[in-house]
Amino acid sequence: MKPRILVAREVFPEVIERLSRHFEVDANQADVVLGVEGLKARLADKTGVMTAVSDPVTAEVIAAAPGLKAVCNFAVGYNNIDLAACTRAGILATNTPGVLDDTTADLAWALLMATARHIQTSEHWLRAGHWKGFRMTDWLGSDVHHATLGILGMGRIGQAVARRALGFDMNVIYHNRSRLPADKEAACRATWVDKATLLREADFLVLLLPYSAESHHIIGAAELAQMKPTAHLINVARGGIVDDAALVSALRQRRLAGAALDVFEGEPKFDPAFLELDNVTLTPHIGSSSRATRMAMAMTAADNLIAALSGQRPPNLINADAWR
Ligand code: 8YV
Repeated sequence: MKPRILVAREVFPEVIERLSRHFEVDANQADVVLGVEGLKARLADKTGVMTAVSDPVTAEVIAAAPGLKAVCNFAVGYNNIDLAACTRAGILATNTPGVLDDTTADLAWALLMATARHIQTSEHWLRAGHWKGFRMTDWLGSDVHHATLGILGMGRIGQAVARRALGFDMNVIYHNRSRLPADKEAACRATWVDKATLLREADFLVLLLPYSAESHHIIGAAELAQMKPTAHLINVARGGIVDDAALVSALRQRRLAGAALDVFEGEPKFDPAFLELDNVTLTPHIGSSSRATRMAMAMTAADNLIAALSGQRPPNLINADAWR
């Protein structure tokens, strides 16, 4: 008998087809968000699960799934998974690093350009019929070229964002707990600085950190106060890294020129105050959302699931202790 797995959110039919060759698949193609209770009910008889960031794989869910051997996240971030609980239960957990780096870096740039040049707000204004002709002072934006790009969190996506800055003749600075090796720094012409310098000097600050207890509200009122009033903040990483209430207040008081956010604290809910501000650009967590990339992510998660449930070490194992 084939092992039974759950695909917790809708995925492309090609992925279900592939998984069906190996498993008996319970596919949530109706895309109902299952939550803790739904996952507990659907995982009681499963050996593996493919999850998205909207699926909370908590200790309670794990306790309700005695046969579970693998949790394969359809994302690079895995703050939806209680990793320690997985490891204690001997469950292998995996993510999808690498395949979404360029697509997410592209979105960071789209948001950077949008906030710098008022793309969203000027388009809304035009659509609303306000454009009556040329005015010298309409929609004066911030120059991207020759500005200082600051990156907080310099993993693969941070480096991909930095490399794209070369074409804009930007000065690139970054802060990361560990400094990149010299060849990688050279490849993206980025200079390591301490966090205070990064906050003080960046014209555009892009956040690319994973969410954890340590990175919770790493950008709060105190950090925002250290930034230039002409600076823009771009978050394509995770909600909760930024204290959204503090950001609303800084944007409202024009202590910051603008922000562009793809992720929010408690998403899909977000602070409604953002909607009243004309200096913030908002997108609904679409960092990895190109067809090719979402397909690659889903196939990577499938590869991990197939390996894990056939006794092989999955390529993107994130809790090596569970393997040991
Ligand atoms: C995912 C993401 O598409 O990979 C991540 O960590 O944030 C996104 O790229 C989304 O979270 C769906 O799981």
